[in-house]
Amino acid sequence: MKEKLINIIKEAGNILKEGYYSNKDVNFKAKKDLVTKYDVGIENFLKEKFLNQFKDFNVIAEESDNSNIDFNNSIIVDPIDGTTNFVNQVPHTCISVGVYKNKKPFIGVVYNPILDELYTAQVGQGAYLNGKKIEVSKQNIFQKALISTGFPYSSGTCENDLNDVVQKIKYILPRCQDIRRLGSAALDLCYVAKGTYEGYYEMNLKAWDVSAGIIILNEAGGKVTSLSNNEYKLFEDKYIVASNNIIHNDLIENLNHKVIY
Ligand code: LIP
Repeated sequence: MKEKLINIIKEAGNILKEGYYSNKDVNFKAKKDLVTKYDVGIENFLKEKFLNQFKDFNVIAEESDNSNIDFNNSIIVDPIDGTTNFVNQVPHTCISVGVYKNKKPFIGVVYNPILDELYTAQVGQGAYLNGKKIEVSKQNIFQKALISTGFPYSSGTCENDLNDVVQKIKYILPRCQDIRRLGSAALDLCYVAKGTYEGYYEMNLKAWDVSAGIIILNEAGGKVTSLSNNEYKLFEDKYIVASNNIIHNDLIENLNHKVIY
């Protein structure tokens, strides 16, 4: 199944690449949440191929109405993760596809056709970037850890979320090496998997943002949990916390630190 998936995703990558260098019709799902004809076009392309090739699976996808689809044997699709980057020609953008059997992780594929980076993993078989095995960083000192994060699409009215973002950055920034915000959760997880970042956290993500990245990171030796350090649950947890495993407890502790003003 993995090879077939990869071939289909690579074909879809050509559509993403064509769109990246073209004029796009940008629409707004919400005040800050963009969608283009390419998100919809890639999603339709992938859905048709997947439903045709993999009859035992349903497809849960970002731009679709998923209300009647049960998460079980599911292919979870983000046609363009990092849509704001895609629209603005920031090359941190990708197609993300996570395959789950009986709700359990099976195969993850994240493809950035702009930088030609193909991240793949199947449970029990390791994680790969363009066919080469990848592993998490061995850094064990939190002060030297490069941490990535993302900001929720919350509008100005979502005070609690925004305060939480600022508080966490204020506490963590002086205690780690530095913080990055590149705008694609799927790729951020892959960057922890290949050892570029030691850790990553974000709130309010959707299952399609992380379904593939968490499989790739786990297979590269990393760890993915909720903010309370329990196993991360797709569709349920507000926060995702990911790391090279070694600094995980430090990251959790720092994220949970209450700042009193
Ligand atoms: C985006 C993420 C990004 C995050 C945004 C959003 P989209 O996905 O990957 O990192 O900060 O909240 O969810 O909308 O571009 O597929």
